[in-house]
Amino acid sequence: MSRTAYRTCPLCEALCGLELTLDGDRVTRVRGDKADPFSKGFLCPKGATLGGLDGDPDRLTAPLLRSEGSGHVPAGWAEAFATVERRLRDVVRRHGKDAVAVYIGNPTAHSIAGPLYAGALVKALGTRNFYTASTADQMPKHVSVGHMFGDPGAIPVPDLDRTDHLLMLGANPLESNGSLCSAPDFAGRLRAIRARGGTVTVVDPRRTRTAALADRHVFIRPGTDAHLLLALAHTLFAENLVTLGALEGRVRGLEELRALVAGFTPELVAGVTGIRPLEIRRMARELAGAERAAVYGRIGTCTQAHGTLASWLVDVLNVLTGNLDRPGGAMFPRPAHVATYRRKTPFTTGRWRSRVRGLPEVKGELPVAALAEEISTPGEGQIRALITIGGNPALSAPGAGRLERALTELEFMVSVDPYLNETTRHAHVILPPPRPAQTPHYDLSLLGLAVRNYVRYSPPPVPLEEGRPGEAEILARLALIASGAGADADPMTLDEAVVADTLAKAVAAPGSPVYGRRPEELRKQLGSPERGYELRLDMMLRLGPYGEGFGADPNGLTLAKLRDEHPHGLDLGPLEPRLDEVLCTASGLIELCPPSFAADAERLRADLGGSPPDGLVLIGRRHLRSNNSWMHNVPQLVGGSNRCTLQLNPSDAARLGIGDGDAVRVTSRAGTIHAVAETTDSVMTGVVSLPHGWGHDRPGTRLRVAGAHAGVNVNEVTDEREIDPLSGNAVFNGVPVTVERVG
Ligand SMILES: Nc1nc2c(c(=O)[nH]1)N[C@H]1C(S)=C(S)[C@@H](COP(=O)(O)OP(=O)(O)OC[C@H]3O[C@@H](n4cnc5c(=O)[nH]c(N)nc54)[C@H](O)[C@@H]3O)O[C@H]1N2
Ligand SMILES: Nc1nc2c(c(=O)[nH]1)N[C@H]1C(S)=C(S)[C@@H](COP(=O)(O)OP(=O)(O)OC[C@H]3O[C@@H](n4cnc5c(=O)[nH]c(N)nc54)[C@H](O)[C@@H]3O)O[C@H]1N2
Ligand code: SF4
Ligand SMILES: [Mo]
Repeated sequence: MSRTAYRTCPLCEALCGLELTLDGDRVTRVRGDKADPFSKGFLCPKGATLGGLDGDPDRLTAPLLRSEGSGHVPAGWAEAFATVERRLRDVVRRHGKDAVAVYIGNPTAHSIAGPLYAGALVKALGTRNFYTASTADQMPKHVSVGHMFGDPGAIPVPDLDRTDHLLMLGANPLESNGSLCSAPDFAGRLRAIRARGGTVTVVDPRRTRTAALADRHVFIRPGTDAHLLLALAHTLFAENLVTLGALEGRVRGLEELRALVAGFTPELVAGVTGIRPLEIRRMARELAGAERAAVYGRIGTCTQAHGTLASWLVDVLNVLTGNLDRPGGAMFPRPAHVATYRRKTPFTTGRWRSRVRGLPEVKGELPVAALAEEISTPGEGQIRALITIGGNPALSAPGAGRLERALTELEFMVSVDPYLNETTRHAHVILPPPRPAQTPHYDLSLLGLAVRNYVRYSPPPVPLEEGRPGEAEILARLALIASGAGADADPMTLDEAVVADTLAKAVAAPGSPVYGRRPEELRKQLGSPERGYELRLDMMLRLGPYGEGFGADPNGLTLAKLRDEHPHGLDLGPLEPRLDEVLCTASGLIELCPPSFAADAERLRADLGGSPPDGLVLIGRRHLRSNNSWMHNVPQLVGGSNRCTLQLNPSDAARLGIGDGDAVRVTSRAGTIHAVAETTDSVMTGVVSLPHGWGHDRPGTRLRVAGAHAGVNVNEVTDEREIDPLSGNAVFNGVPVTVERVG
């Protein structure tokens, strides 16, 4: 008997609604959910093969314990949690709280469990050694908006559906499906801009599929976006094109900015960026001339030496052209689960520093680029135990060769992960979360980045087996272990504590829909949902901007209403201006020229007037049928030709005596890897490109399909010593390398 169930795709940021056909407990077909008001039936090849991922025979179904000699062996949940409790307690007793580190990876941002419970775990551990994939990704954006708007979460997204001009840097949504900008069918939305007479410009060292779709593609030397953006700002000032519009009187630092950009003329940045002055002026004029325009930068602008500056300048341009917070410009989404009455304290960084290199904390995190040295360097505060949650830093972290060696030095490691892979093979305990068909979905992290206000909740299509915890419960139990409550404590106690705390704050907050009421009375209205995450989501939705406010607005949202009346999701309308709700700087104004950014911009001056350095630099790339390191075990996605090739321009290849298909050796300061060359004029001269997430040839893993398509790990040549200083973010783009033919 087959049946149909609906859920959001958890694989990338596009939030596509899926229609699953289930035969018993197995997913037999996946289609786009045509009734989803946001994705309208769109899905990509990865979503279409969710069934293959869901039913992957290599997926772990029970905890694994590592035993000397016999590798990883299955164990019961009680034994696994008891082992974690005993071993963690032992490490803390002997070495203190900071000896236990946590690393959280990308899939955790797509789950309910991660955003609701990981913070409680880190807090209960009381460790300063908290790392996430954010410092290999978007941390520069958090730092830039944190200083500009006061809130590191206030990331404006391009209003794709209404803009007339989109300037995109370092993003390739035709492969990635979009990032820090959730927009199912991103490609269709880009085509629509052109169809309504608008224009799209792409700035990228490669002529990508996205670039091919745009009106114009401009090659840029990797790592020089900040130079380009300063020259664009320069041109706006020089040609009197600055028009703040509704932002007039709401910004601070305009004159400081004008003075800063004065020295960055198009002529002076042309050499370093590889972009002609004429082209730069044209880009600035088009941006200023468009009725409604948005500048959007993504990972190419973040994972580079000037990541924070580039991220900042993207929004500087949005402000200078009056496009921030207006329809068709760059806007702040309004997620249904985030209360707007909460007063936020202005963003700061550096409340503590990493032990070895003294790198500043950002958002409570230390840079993943520092993880290996914090494990390997002896002394007080050294990391002795590691908890990984949905992360594969052995492949994904910069300088991963060094990190892999460091993982072998740990006294204890526990991983919450469905696979025995390059990272988790080092774990003493692996706690596998259930498959997607058994997992609920609500995009706590991503709904605040969507190009329409939209909300969807998907309960798990298939119930869990008796005695098997969901991921929320796994993380809650780890948090309770860390807090000293023990492996047997009821996970619901954690949720009840959070709810009590949130309600107490809500009733005390003027402007909240429940101001002045009694928390106990509100708690009663939430009833007794079976799962702790449902209790919390219900509370968050009720207190949120579309919520029923515990009776304040009977037509407002509750979890039950969302789940039962809107199983395909609910459209909450186009984005609306909401700067007043968002802005929380100490000055109450947009900080256009934060002093630390202006100081860091001095680093750029040294390059001015020069020509680009000789020698090759390495960048990454993504492929539609891949997803970081962990979807190479799905046969339907890895078939066909080798995708882990080193792309280089034919002119560089000729100079180096390298032919298409030749074996090459790639060497950087951090290490050496071997790859197969692919010559293509889609990469600019002086640039080579290799994707990340490969290198599945390690012993002791259980990834039978991926093992047969191993590829090489590019992060053995990226360099953990190179970081963006303001955010601590990894530098994956613009890594100096030499390339030689071998054999
Ligand atoms: N299919 C697929 N989708 C994914 C992922 C995946 O692995 N595969 N990963 C997901 C994740 S974790 C993320 S963060 C997002 C990322 O989403 P995107 O940011 O769209 O990622 P990419 O496709 O890597 O596009 C980055 C582009 O930046 C270019 N670039 C490199 N260096 C520079 C530079 O210095 N300046 C400029 N201007 N451009 C540069 C690259 O050539 C590349 O085309 O994708 C997500 N979606
Ligand atoms: N050179 C280079 N390196 C990069 C990048 C790059 O562009 N170039 N991109 C960087 C970026 S943007 C990112 S986000 C990072 C990603 O870095 P990571 O998050 O460390 O790596 P992933 O490959 O996403 O690994 C995801 C892990 O989560 C597990 N997993 C899958 N589903 C679930 C689940 O439901 N629950 C749990 N608990 N685990 C699950 C997988 O088995 C896998 O072990 O990589 C970064 N590394
Ligand atoms: S675009 Fe992303 S969310 Fe949509 S089906 Fe593909 S992987 Fe899933
Ligand atoms: Mo990412």
